[in-house]
Amino acid sequence: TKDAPWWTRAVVYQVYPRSFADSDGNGIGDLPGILGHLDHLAELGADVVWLSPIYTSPQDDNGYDISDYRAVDPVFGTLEDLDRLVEALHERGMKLVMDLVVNHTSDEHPWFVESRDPASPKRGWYWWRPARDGMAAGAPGAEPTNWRSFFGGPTWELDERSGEYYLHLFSRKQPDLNWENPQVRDAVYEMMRWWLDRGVDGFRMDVINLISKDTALPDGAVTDGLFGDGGPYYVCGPRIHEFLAEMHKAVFADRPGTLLTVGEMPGVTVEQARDFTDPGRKEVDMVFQFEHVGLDHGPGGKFDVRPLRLRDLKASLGRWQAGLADVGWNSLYWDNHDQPRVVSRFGDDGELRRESATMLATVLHLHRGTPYVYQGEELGMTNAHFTRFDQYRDIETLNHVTAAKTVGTGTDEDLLAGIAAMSRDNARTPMQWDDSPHAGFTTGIPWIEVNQNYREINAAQQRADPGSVFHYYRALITLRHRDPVVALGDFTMLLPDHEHVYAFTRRLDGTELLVLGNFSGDVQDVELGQAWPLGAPADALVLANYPAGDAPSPDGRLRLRPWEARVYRWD
Ligand code: ISL
Repeated sequence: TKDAPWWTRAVVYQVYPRSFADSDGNGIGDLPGILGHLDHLAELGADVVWLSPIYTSPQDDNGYDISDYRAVDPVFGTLEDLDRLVEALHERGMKLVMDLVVNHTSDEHPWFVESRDPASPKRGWYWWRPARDGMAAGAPGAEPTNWRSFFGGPTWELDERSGEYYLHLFSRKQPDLNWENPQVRDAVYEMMRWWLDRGVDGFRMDVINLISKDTALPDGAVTDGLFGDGGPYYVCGPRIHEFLAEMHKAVFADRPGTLLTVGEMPGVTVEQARDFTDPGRKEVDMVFQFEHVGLDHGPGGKFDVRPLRLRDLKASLGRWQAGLADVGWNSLYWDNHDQPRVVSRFGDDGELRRESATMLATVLHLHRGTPYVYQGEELGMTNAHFTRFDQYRDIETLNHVTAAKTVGTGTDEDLLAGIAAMSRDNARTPMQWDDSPHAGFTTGIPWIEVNQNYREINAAQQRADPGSVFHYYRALITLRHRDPVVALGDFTMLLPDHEHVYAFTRRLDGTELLVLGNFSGDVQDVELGQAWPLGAPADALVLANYPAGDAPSPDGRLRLRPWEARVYRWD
């Protein structure tokens, strides 16, 4: 266990800079704002900060559209601020992981601006294609493929200058780089080395499993009459492993083993993730997979939300635990800047908010893998509960609303209900620091409304309250830091068919952890049977989100209170 990489014991905290803390009153969070709140992160026990993009950007997708990879956008501060942040984190024993967005650039990046000229040497840095055979450029359906973009509409945009189209899997302001071109790859690797030389500790790689496309660019199977699914031709495409191995060699191979790489990989399977994270293959340390955050999507997509069935969640996460048990490593997350708040999504954000937020944290953090905490999750922050369209800012949400209104099916009420449940803006309302106006996030007008519940839910109040969600997260993180069974123990799922209780054990060198979580607002009875050993010590309860209740009976019967979580440990 001494040989295990450091990140098996680490907890990563994600900062979405736009919504974290605003130091200059322009309503947008910034780097000095983060510098002013490092105590919060240190007290929580975070080991690593993953910083969402702060690079120069037109902000079409809140910074995931980069126009200069080596500069800080003035809305976030300066390069010196970034250097100061790295230094300040290192002084406290924390690391900084940057967001690496290299599947695409902004259309305002100089590479793309040059590339618009068909005679430019940069033409081949992006995916330029003429209209479909026999069709006029710009005619309906003349796009080179029928693929639907992640943010709605076609993945191709016509450029008047050459009469050709460019590929964009995301917004039209996010043209896809052509990774087939070795110059593109070299330019990216050089930029990555530049950041590592500056002292940053690794990268979270945005949609990195989409960088290799099938160069034949075939049409996708048509799903809704208009567009096809291009996924089979770019999700984990033909050269993806080659590119990641090459990147590893060019960027990480000669550096110390103190860095962290995590690849964000929508659509990745367990089998593929094993290969991506197999240390012997030298690709990435871990990946973000999406299976468990798709279980409540209906046939109509993410905004067509349906209730989570706990058995599905257990089956999914259990398969990932088993699949990466001997080779590879899991990332563990409920929330990030693209997902609704977990306490609203899978818990209860009303009366039993504290209980459900802490139960969800317990179950997640005690799986085998590296846990990620998204800003505000450690306070049990809730969905935005917006009730009007004009409160939303996110491009994906706004495009969805426009498209739905154009088609004209469904009522405004249904549409508002869908986005209230699933919009990415749920995660993007400002961090709730205290009960002063705008939750202490800004002295100006915040770029997106502060959640109205900030007087009840805020960091100042929770840091002062030992019974808070914040202090429970601290306890969980401390447990991971101190106890090797949390980082490295084998995982065994219990009660896979129970509809409301999540239960599993972790085992390492004769130490055992038993984790129980009630995913419901009702009392639940469970029968642990053999999983509860005869003679388990009375002091075996090491963490719980209720005052100690009745211990399990000798034959392993146990009653859990609404959203109760318990962790037992014995040697
Ligand atoms: O949030 C999503 C839609 O529900 C996902 O499909 C998301 O777009 C996908 O996970 C990729 O996310 C990443 O790349 C996007 C950016 O908008 C997201 O914020 C980022 O996390 C494009 O760079």
